[in-house]
Amino acid sequence: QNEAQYLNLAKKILTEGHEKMDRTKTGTRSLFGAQMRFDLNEGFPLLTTKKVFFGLIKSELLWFLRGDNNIRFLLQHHNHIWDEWPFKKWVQSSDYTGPDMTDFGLRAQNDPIFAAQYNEQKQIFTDRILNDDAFNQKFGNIGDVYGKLWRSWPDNQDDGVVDQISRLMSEIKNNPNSRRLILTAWNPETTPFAALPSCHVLSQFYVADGKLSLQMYQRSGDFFLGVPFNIASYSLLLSMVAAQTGLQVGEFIHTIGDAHIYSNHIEQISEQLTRPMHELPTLKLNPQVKSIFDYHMADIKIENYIHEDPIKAPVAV
Ligand code: UFP
Repeated sequence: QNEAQYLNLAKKILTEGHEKMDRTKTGTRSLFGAQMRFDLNEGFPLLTTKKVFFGLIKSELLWFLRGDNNIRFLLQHHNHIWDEWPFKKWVQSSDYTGPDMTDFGLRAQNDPIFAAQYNEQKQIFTDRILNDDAFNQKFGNIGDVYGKLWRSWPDNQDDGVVDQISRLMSEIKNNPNSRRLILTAWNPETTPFAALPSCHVLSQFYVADGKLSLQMYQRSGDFFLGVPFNIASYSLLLSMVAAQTGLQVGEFIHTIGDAHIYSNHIEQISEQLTRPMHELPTLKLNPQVKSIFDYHMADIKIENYIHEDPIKAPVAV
């Protein structure tokens, strides 16, 4: 069953993972090279052993598909998953005059007085991104993230851009046997220097027997917090592309390079491993929508999602 693959891999990382230090100084247990296969005909792979917030997954994917790299759209949808990166740019700039925010991610976890200051500054920041256009222009953009790379990859040949998604849509329709149905998000010129270099480096689509499958290579996966989101997000992308190319859904194959559990997520994931699994929910896409670029929040629904309680854990920044 689909969810069991996630839980079994979590167990394997816990028991066989290398103790490995990492960029965030949190420490991890880590395995290199892992794969899970989700047959979308068995149900939509939104984990049921904890609540996964599907609204955040939807708004983030719609944001990518817009080709947007400014967090205002996310904030308008009450989605804060990308806030830390532009916030960091602001507090490190000469425009910032508030209390010192060095290492805010780690300090906010350990020091409640600092956490209150941090939350206050974050609130000021997000209010200004939403309401102050000049400020938003200066600090709301986050460079070469997925939206930009998917929809407007810089093309030096004719000073234009490549829209990888539009190209893929027509290739899948017109040349479904192609072995070149690739979506890439690793630009060696800029990505290594980005605030958060792309985690989902490469995706490949595949058509056989009237079904569309997708394999995605993720260079680095935070197995407790990030990966459940990433599974649902790429399964949603696969389902939307299938709907717009007249294909049935096949498998989402998730390949991860460094698959890690942070030391401060071990308790949480161990708790999750004791919980019962429920039947997977069903994804409903509005059949009236005629283009991959025309989906809105209300066109994407998840039905019969029976889940255990959410489990909170600190994000490593
Ligand atoms: N991460 C994910 N999924 C994502 C995303 C980030 O798991 O979609 F954007 C995690 C992986 C890693 C951290 O723990 O964020 C990125 O750090 P690094 O660039 O050092 O791999």
